[in-house]
Amino acid sequence: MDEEMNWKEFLIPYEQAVEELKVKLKGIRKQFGKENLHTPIEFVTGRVKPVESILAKAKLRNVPLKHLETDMQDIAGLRIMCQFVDDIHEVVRLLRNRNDIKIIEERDYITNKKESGYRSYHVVFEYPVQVIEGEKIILAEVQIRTLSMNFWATIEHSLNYKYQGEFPEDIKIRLKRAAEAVFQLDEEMSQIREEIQEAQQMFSYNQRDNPKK
Ligand code: 0O2
Repeated sequence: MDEEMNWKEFLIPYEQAVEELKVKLKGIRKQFGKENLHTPIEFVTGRVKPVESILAKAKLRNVPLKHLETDMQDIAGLRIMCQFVDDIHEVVRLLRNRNDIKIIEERDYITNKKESGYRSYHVVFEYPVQVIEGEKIILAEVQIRTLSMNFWATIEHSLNYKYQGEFPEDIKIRLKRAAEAVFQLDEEMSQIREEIQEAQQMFSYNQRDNPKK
């Protein structure tokens, strides 16, 4: 592939993969809903990386365009937002058990947050797409995060765009403080959740052991 590459054609399998994966991941949410269970998935988004972003990242990382298929893992990108940090681990378990994807890498930026303060769990996998010529295996990345981690990442990403990665020092500090607040919020919500679940369990034991006549 050279600079004259046909982007429209190149991106077709990625577009198909994103559409298919959105349906599949939203399907998980629906299944939990039907069983009246807490769903670990709040909502799902997906996008194909815009050509300008592919070119900018390729330039930054010295990736020759002919190596994009193997060296750029997030041309097809999905995001799964969860209510609680525990849900993230549940989603990762669900992904590991699927046989329509082959996980090749996991990056845990929840345990090891990035220098910026960014937290999220990334799973990179191979996904087979059926194209006219047959099967094409593409790479895709799913980022799994809580709603509040997503709030932080979205704001940071748009500021990053504005400052081209060169944040003024005070903004950098504020973003780190905000990331810490997000961490505290997630912790607090998890504890509240545990207490609610304990109360619900006690309620159902009482109902079972002392049914109303
Ligand atoms: P976009 O616009 O989201 O597509 P690395 O070498 O670690 O910097 P790598 O190897 O590509 O990067 O993988 P990584 O870090 O697992 O995934 C990169 C993607 O994660 C980014 O894609 C972002 O979506 C997200 N991400 C990583 N770090 C940050 C961060 O500090 N802030 C925010 N807001 N997002 C982050 P792109 O291609 O950078 O951008």
